[in-house]
Amino acid sequence: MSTTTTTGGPATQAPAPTSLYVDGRWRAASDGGTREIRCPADGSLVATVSEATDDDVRDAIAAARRAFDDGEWRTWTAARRGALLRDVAARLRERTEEFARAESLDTGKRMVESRVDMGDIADCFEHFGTLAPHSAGRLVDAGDPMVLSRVQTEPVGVCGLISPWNYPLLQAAWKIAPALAAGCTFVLKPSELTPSTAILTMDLLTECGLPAGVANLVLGSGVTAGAPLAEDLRVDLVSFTGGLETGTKIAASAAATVKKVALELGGKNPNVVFADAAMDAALDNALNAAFVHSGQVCSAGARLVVEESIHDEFVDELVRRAQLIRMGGPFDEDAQTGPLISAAHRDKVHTYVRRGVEEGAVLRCGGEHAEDGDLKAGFFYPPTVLDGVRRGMSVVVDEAFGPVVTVETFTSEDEAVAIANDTTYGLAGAVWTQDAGKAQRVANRLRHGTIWINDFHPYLAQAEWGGYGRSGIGRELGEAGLAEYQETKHVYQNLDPQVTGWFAEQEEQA
Ligand code: TXE
Repeated sequence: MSTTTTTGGPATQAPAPTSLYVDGRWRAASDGGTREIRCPADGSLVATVSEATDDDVRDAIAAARRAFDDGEWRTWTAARRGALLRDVAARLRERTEEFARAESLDTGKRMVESRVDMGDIADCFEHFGTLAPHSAGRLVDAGDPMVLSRVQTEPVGVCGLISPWNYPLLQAAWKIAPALAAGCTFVLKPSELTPSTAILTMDLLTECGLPAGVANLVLGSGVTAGAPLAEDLRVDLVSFTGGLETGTKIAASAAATVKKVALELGGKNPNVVFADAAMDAALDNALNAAFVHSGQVCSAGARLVVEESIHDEFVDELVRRAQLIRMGGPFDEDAQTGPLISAAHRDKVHTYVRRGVEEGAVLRCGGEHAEDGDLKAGFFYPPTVLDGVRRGMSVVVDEAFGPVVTVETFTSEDEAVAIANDTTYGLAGAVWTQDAGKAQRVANRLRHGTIWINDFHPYLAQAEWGGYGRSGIGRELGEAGLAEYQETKHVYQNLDPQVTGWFAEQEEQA
């Protein structure tokens, strides 16, 4: 495979990039099309990659279909598939630096964060590798000793996997690993902004012995390379992580072709802090919740919901600490957070902040593009705190997906729950209190797919991840994350067939 890379080397005649992976072979786009990948921290050229055409996507789907219907993959036992996934995990751990570097160049995120992501990705492959052989199905008691009734699991088939740019390989791995564990084949379409680790992963899977055609990679825009995956009748399931607007279109295409669909569409996640919380930890985690990866996290704690009696003290300190957060590029050892993914995305975040202020929010810090020194070359936006917001403001309702936290207050447990549930999303939320009973009461009433008590952000490969409401459909990770990629079939065998007599022959009427 080749991408054309210009960073760090003398200028040479660049060969055409061959970064589409179809039927076990690297190839260029059928029309020779390419796209430049640039680092959002400084605009430097990271690579030039192939840009798939409709025909390339159709070829990839056909390859995945053949590999599923007729290839040797269907003869692999679940135990063998599981062993392959665990091998992927081990090799990925050995190559953490290489993968993390590629991820950081594409996203602009700090190396330290990318290394953590690679560890999480290895854990994900390990989890599904371990789960694979233990999901064969179950025997059912039919109430008749001469009936053998079993429910067995089978792969759904060909999967279209569409992933975003904020955690490029992590989000893709949450789909690739269970798809392979289940015995499916797939076509992966990563974000057009961040394809590098997906490219590396195709080679890794091949090195681990995955048969040709099982894993296919198409690169390119959502409309050209992504939409056909949702529209094509040969694709049995589409799994998408990204924005609500795109998710809605994918769900419509999936409905029109009656395919299975799994959607993870982000959130507007409340972080509820009671006056009896452990303050230092609550404050530190409120910063982490809102500003890690510059808020480009589907589960970001973008809504701070704080008890009124501690509002001034808590928010003053939050603002002071937010202003100290140092921005910088992937290899800046002093940086604590990185850039936004693109100029367009930064403009969108800024528009939400401006609109919030126009609607009456109090800007306590941030709120302007960061243009100092080296930051000018990238898409940096400083940690921003909007106090005094009201429910219904667009910055409180919509996912800004940037380093922006809004502050609301409450005076009772009921009011805290009402505010925290006042969103059409429902991905994640947190509650901070040292009263264990109150923590459980609130956690039970929150309508979100993950609830943290006295913490924010940790997730486990063994535990389901996904959203209520408009945060999506289905679950990733855990056991349900594998079930998304499985059909269940009931096989009922009568070992002692009998005449039922239901349609016993009648005497012919004279
Ligand atoms: O996402 P898109 P965008 C949210 C976040 C962000 C907003 C828009 O609020 O501001 O989404 O971001 C592919 N058919 N999240 O525009 O478009 C696209 O190429 C098929 C939340 O970057 O959803 C990419 O691979 N595919 C989120 C993927 O969809 C299409 C992570 C995601 O891009 C397509 C990212 C189409 N018609 C953004 N159009 C999360 N849940 O974590 C685009 N794509």
